[in-house]
Parts: sequence; C-alpha cells; structure tokens
Amino acid sequence: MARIITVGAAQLGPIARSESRISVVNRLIDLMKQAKSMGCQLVVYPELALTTFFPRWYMEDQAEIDQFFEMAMPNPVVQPLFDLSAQLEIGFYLGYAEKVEEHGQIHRYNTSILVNQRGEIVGKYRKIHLPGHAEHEPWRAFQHLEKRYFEVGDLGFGVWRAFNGIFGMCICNDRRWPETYRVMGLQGVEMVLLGYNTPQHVPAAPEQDHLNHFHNLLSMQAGAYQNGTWVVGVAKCGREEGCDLIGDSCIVAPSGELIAKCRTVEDELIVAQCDLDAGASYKNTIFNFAAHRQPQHYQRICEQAGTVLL
Ligand code: CDV
Repeated sequence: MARIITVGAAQLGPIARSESRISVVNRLIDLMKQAKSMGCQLVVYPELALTTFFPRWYMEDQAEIDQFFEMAMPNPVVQPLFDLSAQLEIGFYLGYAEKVEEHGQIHRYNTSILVNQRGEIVGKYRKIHLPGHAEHEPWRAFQHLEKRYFEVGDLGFGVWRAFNGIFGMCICNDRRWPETYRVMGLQGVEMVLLGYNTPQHVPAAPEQDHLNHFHNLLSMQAGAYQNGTWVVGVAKCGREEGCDLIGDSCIVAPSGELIAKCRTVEDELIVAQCDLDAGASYKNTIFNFAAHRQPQHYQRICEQAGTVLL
C-alpha cells in the first residue's frame, strides 16, 4: 500500500517583539485547523516560531535574553497547540529557543521538536550550524548573534520512525550544508523537516542579496535529490522589526522538483500529498549509497573544518 502523507507547510509572517506568545500560539492554532481541513497529518512551522527573531539584537542582560527562551516544552502557553494536535490527530514540527538544565549546567539551544498525532514529542533536534557572530558588530544593519545566544546542538542529525516513514529534522542554516542531508540520508531519511528565518540582506556580502531566494531553493532541492528524500522548508518571513525575511516556504520532492511554494510573506499554508516511497527510485539507482559511495576518499570531510591549501 502506498505510504502517502499529507503535509502542510505553515509559513508565518512577521512576529513583532511586542507580540505575546499567546497571540503567536493562536496563529499556529489557526494554521493547524486550516491544515486539518485540508487533510494534513503533519504540519511544519518555522524556526524560533514562538517569538520574533531575537538574535538580530545585541543584548547583555541574560534575563532579557532569557525572555525569548522556553524553560519547558510543552509549557502552559504552548499546551493548547499540543491539545489541538491530539484532538485533530495531526502532528507537527516546531522550532523554539530552548533553555535547559542538564547535569547541573544551563544550556541554550536553537531547537525543533517532532510531535506525533497524539500530541506527544517523539523527536528533538538542536541546531548544529549556527550562523553569524558572537560579538556586537555595530557596522551591520542588524545583528545575527546566534553564536552568542546558542550552543552548538549536541544531538547530531537523527531520524525518527514516525508517520509510517523515516523523518529527519534540521534548522535554517543547516539546509545549506550537504553534510546535513547526507548524514540523514545514510539513515534512510524519507522526509526532512526544517524551519528558517533568512534575512533578505546579507550584511557581510550584499552582492549575494539578489540571489537569496535562489540559494534557498537550490540548497533544499539539491539536498532532496541527492538523498532521495522529501524536504519541507518553512519560513518566518516578511518585514519583522524593520528586517526583511525571505518567504518561499516549499515542499520539494525526492526528484528535486518543487511541488508547492508559498506566494506571500504572511501566514500561509501550502499542502502536498507526499508519497514516502517516491525516494526509492533514487535510493536504488543513481544514489544507491552502498553501491556507489567511496567513503575512504571522504576522510577530510570528518577530519577538517576549514580549507587547507596545498
Ligand atoms: N537563521 C539562520 O540560520 N539564518 C541564516 C542566515 C543568517 C544566512 C540562513 O542560513 O538562512
């Protein structure tokens, strides 16, 4: 029997710094209801979907920074989303800022969770490729202080058996790195879920600004094709606190083809019926890893981060 999952990509328009969590959760709930009415079993929300994209501001006061973090998941404000998930029997991916105490130490991560159709968390991912910088750089039109506010994720690129398939997660900048998809591809991933906040302007390289939409799609379409997997990429977008974030949330098939793409930079739902077996054709032929990969020639990828010139 075909393994079809109907997936919704629930793009969010801007979230103002002053917007309450309750208001944001109500927006997520509206999108989940829409998704249910369109037959979805799974809905995908963006990165850091509960607040404005706070790494754009330099802050020194840890108490001020911590206002953007969740101390528990679910927590009373987000619980209604979990309740609706169980009631409507629709799972979700959600990105949020996680503050956690582990082994007596406080950690802060840029995190996503996978929730099943009973409203239960079945997977967690902590962002590994943190872009930007750790110190205040006032020359920028806006900051990108992910390296200041988050630690590098410690959970690796896992996959989970859920929704009758094999699901993986990553977050925003991760989507630009082929290693991200390949590590999941080597675990047989069939659908990669990811949220993003991508400024239209690249302060360190403004010559790339006009290519931003292209690079977004290029990364996800390549990752999908080269690993025979679906990719669902979901933006928070529009003009948020004076900063333009790209939209173009999309659903990409294992062929690399774009199946659905948002047209606005507002709250918008797109839906696709995805055959989880559609990747098999690629996994069994051109990207039959067991038959064609030559890992003995890939050692540098694990041993070295930066380029080493001859
Ligand atoms: N939130 C992100 O990770 N944004 C990065 C930007 C800063 C390049 C991205 O890769 O879209």
